[in-house]
Amino acid sequence: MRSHPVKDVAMKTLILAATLALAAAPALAAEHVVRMLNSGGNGERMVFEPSFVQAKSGDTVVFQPADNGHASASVIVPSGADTWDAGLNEETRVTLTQPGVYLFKSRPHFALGMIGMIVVDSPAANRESIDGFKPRGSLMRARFEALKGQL
Ligand SMILES: [Cu+2]
Repeated sequence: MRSHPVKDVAMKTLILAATLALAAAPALAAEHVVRMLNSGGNGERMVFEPSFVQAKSGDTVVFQPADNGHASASVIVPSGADTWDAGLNEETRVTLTQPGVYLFKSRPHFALGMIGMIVVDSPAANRESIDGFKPRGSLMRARFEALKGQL
């Protein structure tokens, strides 16, 4: 069978276009569940589990009130990112649109050091605002330093 040069080129172009389209398709955004607990797996009181999340742009973090009495709120977010301030016992979904570090707290237990951290892509965008955060009290300081150590 004689091949038809114009059709061959058209077919090759179509295959190339389809391959490129597949390669360019964004990976499915992930969902990260963070539970709000009175007592964590390590025996610590008033914790987010996990307290450190590595995410990608477009991912969503879901704060689940596994125990009563917690309320998730942002403390530091990268510039251009939405802040959040959830009600007590409210499940909250936060879609992460901006790269950088997000520091969050449970509003009623901030003083007890109930904090957590999300890194979207890389911490570079606002690393200095995290370094400038001044934790209050020994509990918050210990947890903050442990979170920062994971950056
Ligand atoms: Cu709490």
